[in-house]
Amino acid sequence: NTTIEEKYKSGFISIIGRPNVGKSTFLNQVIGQKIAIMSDKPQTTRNKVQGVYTTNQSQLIFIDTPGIHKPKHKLGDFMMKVAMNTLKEVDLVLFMVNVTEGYGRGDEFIIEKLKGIKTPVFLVLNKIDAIHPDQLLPMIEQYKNLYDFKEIIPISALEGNNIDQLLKEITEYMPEGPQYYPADQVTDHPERFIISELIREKALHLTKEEVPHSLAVTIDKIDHRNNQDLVHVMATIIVERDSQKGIVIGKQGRMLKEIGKRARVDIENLLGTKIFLELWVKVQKDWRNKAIHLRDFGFKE
Ligand code: GDP
Ligand code: MG
Ligand code: K
Repeated sequence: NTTIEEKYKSGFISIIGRPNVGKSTFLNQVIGQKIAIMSDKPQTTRNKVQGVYTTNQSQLIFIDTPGIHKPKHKLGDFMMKVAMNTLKEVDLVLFMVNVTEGYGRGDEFIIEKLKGIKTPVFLVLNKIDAIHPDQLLPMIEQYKNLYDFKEIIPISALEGNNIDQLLKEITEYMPEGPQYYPADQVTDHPERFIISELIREKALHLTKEEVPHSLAVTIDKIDHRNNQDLVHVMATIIVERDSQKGIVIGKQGRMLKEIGKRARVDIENLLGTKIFLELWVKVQKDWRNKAIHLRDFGFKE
């Protein structure tokens, strides 16, 4: 009798799909910790956020890729470039769609892009909790005709259905490789970026449609020095217009206070310590179209 010695597998997986299909929800479900930012607004995730899933046999490193869509402005252009380069470098692409929405031009655009890469692609049909099972089969048939997906897997990222099966299939496609990250590490992003995303998430949620995506957050200071028990975080919310500044600050500063209150809870959880959060609001016109500013906000090409 011979013992089959299984080799350790590891690899990089890029998650793509139209905004709001559930990419961040999936990542958070897998990692079990709030590291990618979830929102019901599109384009919440503008940067790569890696989630690392480690078992005794494998390590899966997920990349929450910014949405691939027809660029409308400079930032969109930039995001596309980053996303396409990522797709070529990873071991597997998960193309996620929302089964409650029909196949649309956004999907068509992505599938065209996928035809230009050699990386294997899975189709992940998300939000199956929200439809009748009968609706699934015709959808699978339709997608099968559009692209040669290696696997087609229906899931509910929200409720956790079929996630195990998907993880198993993903592992099949991973090459032999090392354990890149320590087993207890779930993200390699600096806390600075996560903190700015947490603040941005609260601001987007609370201001509803009034302040669209023209919102960025910079972290100006994280000061651990003065007091071990209280960390001073200073951040600036950057908007494009004076009117938006007014909305973000709110009547007698109430909106800004609420943004800060909610962000503080999440940041304290993240850092495991009490914080003093100092929030500022600044107008910087048309920041999305100025490549030079993109660098200031931490985007690099
Ligand atoms: P992303 O833009 O692709 O990262 O999408 P998000 O993860 O931010 O999710 C967008 C919205 O869809 C949120 O309101 C989620 O709660 C919701 N959502 C995500 N996955 C599911 C799912 O499996 N079922 C249902 N019903 N809603 C989901
Ligand atoms: Mg997201
Ligand atoms: K989103």
